[in-house]
Amino acid sequence: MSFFVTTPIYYVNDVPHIGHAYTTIACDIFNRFHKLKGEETFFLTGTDEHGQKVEKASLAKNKDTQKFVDEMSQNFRDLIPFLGCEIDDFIRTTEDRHKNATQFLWNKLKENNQIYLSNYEGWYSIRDEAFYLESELTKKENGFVAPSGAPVEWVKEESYFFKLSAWQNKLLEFYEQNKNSILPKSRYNEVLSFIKGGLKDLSISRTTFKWGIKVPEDDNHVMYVWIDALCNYITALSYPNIDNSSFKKFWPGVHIVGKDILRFHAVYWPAFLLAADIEPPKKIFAHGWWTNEGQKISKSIGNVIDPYEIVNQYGLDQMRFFLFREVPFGNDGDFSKDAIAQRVNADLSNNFGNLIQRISSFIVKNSDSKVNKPAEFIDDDKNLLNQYDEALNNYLTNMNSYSIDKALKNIFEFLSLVNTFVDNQAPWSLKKTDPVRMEEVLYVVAILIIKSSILLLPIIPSSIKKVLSIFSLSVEEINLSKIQNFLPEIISIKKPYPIFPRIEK
Ligand code: ME8
Repeated sequence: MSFFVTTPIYYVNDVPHIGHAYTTIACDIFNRFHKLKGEETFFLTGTDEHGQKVEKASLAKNKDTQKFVDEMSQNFRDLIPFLGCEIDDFIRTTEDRHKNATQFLWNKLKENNQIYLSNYEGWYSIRDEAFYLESELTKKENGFVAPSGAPVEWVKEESYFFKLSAWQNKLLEFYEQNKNSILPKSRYNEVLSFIKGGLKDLSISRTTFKWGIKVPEDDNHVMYVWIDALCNYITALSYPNIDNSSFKKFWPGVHIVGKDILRFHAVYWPAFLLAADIEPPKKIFAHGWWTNEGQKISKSIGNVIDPYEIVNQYGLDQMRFFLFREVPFGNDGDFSKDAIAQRVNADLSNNFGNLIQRISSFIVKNSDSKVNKPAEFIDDDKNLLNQYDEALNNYLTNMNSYSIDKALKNIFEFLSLVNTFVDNQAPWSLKKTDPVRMEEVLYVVAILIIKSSILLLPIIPSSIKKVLSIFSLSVEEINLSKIQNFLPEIISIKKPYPIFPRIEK
């Protein structure tokens, strides 16, 4: 089995914010989860560097555009390790490998009679890099605005068109047969009704500026930034060399995108691919948007959330955990300082952190820093171990269906049961009355902390490495296929320390 996951490639007109961090961490979580299942994985991200929006941003800064994109792209590259993400490739659309792949795709579409030259006259939004029908716009005092709130302008120019209208029925057929290929379900329905509403041919080149990939054999045109951008997903798999191992192994992939760019991924991209004789993506997951303390995040309001600030203030895994535990993946979410403090304190510090701390220190003080596997488990122990198996199954089902919040809920509800087990078994009282039973209880709790930790590895990897090292284990020793039957003969504790300090408000 193999797994290919991608973030959108980010526009380099501005610095990265929490929205970019959110999508990138989501992909990192799924990538780590599939790795933990023993699959061969490929995690791609990168930057979208052409088009009018980026060119405008460089001009506003009075910078050479290539220099500008070099610098801005680096900000996105630097953010990845800071977020604890491990990628396999970082693609930039200004690289030669990408220009070659995109021009090849263009030629292939032309060869397949999918492109024709005509004139475009209509609305365009530079901020969204999107064409709009007048019926989609809202009239405001200063003119029309796009559904996103972005201003639009009237453009009239010669343009190459892609025969999108010819793909309406083929796309509907594909989605009828692949009902889970767009998630959540509500987004699938949205895409289907958009396609059923009728597809118009798509303008795929521009003549009024030069910052883009040249249309082959026509120097007056550069490609529309979205055909250029979408192609990144196959450039990175060495397209057009489709017989090479990475394309064969990893395509079709899973695209994680924000809800704002679903149409590009679920309508235009599969149509381009089908028209070029390539399989459409395996899955497109559209996640929701974050607001800040109830307000839409925007530069003009000045409430953009800087991921560096959040990590420095609350901790990396604390932020990763909050973003994916607090809000169902797919829904919109609101970022607030109270909410992050409350979530981290309740789940990580109290539920999980205290359990680790009290059991590991107790073993150090009262059981010579180690516990042996009991010869047999009594019913109370077996019950709890069975409950873990149930939580594991639910976790796997939920992670496989992209419900990270539910998967996390499964683990934390189980950890509450473990805490209750400790309270009921009261190993501190057993110390004098029944030391053998005390050690059994400690073993059961320690092994369940380890087993639960493994499930949290994709979400909070660096903390889990610390937890495992307290139990003298390393990540390499355990994976999801071994986890159910993992019962080492002895568990030793290395010096315990608090891993999830409380956030003081
Ligand atoms: O659209 N909440 O790039 P982009 C959650 N270059 N996610 C958010 C967010 C928010 N408030 N704001 C942004 C582009 N995002 C194109 C993509 S792909 C072939 C080309 C996330 O820099 C979300 O994933 O505008 C959104 O889809 C992405 O940032 C858009 O980044």
